[in-house]
Amino acid sequence: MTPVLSSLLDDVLRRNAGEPEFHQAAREVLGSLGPVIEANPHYARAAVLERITEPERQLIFRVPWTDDEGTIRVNRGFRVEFNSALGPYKGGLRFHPSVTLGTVKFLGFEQIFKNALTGLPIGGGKGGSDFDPKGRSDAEVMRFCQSFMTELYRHLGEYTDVPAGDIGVGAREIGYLFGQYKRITNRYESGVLTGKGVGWGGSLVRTEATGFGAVVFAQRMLATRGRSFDGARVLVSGSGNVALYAIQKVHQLGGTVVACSDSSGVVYDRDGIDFELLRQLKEVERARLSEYAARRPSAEYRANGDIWALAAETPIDVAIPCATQNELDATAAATLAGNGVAAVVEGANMPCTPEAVQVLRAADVLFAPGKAANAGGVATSALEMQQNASRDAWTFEYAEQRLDDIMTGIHDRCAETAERYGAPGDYVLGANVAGFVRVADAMLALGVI
Ligand code: NDP
Ligand code: 2IT
Repeated sequence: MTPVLSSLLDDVLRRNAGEPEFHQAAREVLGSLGPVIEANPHYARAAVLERITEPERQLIFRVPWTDDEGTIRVNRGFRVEFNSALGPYKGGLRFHPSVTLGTVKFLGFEQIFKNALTGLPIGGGKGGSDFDPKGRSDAEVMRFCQSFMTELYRHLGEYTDVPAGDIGVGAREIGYLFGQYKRITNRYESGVLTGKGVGWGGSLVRTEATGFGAVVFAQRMLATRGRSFDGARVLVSGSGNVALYAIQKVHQLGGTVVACSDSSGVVYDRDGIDFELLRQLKEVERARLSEYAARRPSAEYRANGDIWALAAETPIDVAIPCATQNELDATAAATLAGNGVAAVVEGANMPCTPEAVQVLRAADVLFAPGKAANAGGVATSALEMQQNASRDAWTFEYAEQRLDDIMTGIHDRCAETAERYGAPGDYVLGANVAGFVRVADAMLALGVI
């Protein structure tokens, strides 16, 4: 890192003490920007980096709600409105007990560059709560969502800030949130949230988009080395929204996903994961993953298992981490690289530790960073906003074609940018630089904002 960037990073770390995930994300992005800052001194003169690392607005609020026993509970709500140079703040809400301000800032910061890479008019933001939806009834989740929105609604709007889902937030939660927004504002403002049900303003393909998009990105990346998913054996961590539809798309492209996971364990299925069974269990029954093995003779469940260690047991070609941040460390990366894995593709946000990325790079394993590879979700959210604004509803085929085109565009933009800066095949540099330049140029054009 150049001395200018490293002193700026020191400042960011000092001003945001106790937020290790945000530090990690800032270090990763700034670590790529040396060549572009050097070649374009006007960015430094206009203090673009100092501005881009400081959120435009950070909201923290109390969320009181009553559980089914009548006990009053209190959680903390967050929304970090990070950058609106390219459009309204856009990014998901995460409900998970581990959520802190630092988590939301890391996700919001990543979102700025991811959204810029899509080429669509969306700024960056993220939100959430330390509420744990696991084991809660529908009625409890509804009361929590209503309380959360009762505070957050005043900061939202289809031209202002447009949340969507993330960990722990899916169509059920978006429904309760949208219902409360509609009651409070007396407006049927469809474009204020995305990930809505297809019967009431949602877009076809939004549910599938993140997982599908990550696999399309991987397909383009593998093609640069003359490889494909046809006959490939794949590990997909997680078993939530992103994981599920990554699995479905790998199977559509002729590959086989042999394992997936949740926070309690790993399922290894010798015959390949049965997508329909997994979807039924996770989306309909809201069951734990262990239930999958109970219903499928070819599968075994390993409580507390390590999904990446499977690469030492059975041949694996591609790994797609789709659970959470820092779930794939240097040891896991060494196992993957040492056993012939060709590509690691981040379906989740920042699932690989910086040390893991170094190991993969040293072993010449193709690596796709989340802000490029998982951008299909937010891109399709922008397509949902487009349909809402024009009171239209596209077919599945048309929406999927748009998603494919966007993912191919992101892949090519990252690859070309890396090449132009003398680092061919470095998708981390490509994504960070291409995303940064689009946001930075807009910020400069808009004055001192
Ligand atoms: P879901 O809540 O649908 O699924 C999350 C999955 O990851 C579950 O299997 C969950 O297991 C596992 N998981 C979550 N937290 C942990 C943890 N701390 N340790 C181990 N496993 C964990 O979320 P999504 O699929 O929507 O999100 C997954 C990742 O993808 C996140 O990083 C998210 O930010 C990212 N992402 C999501 C997008 C979207 O459109 N939904 C778009 C782009 C990125 P368990 O059930 O046991 O908790
Ligand atoms: O991390 C992400 O890109 C998301 N959770 C999706 C955000 C969105 O607004 O669709």
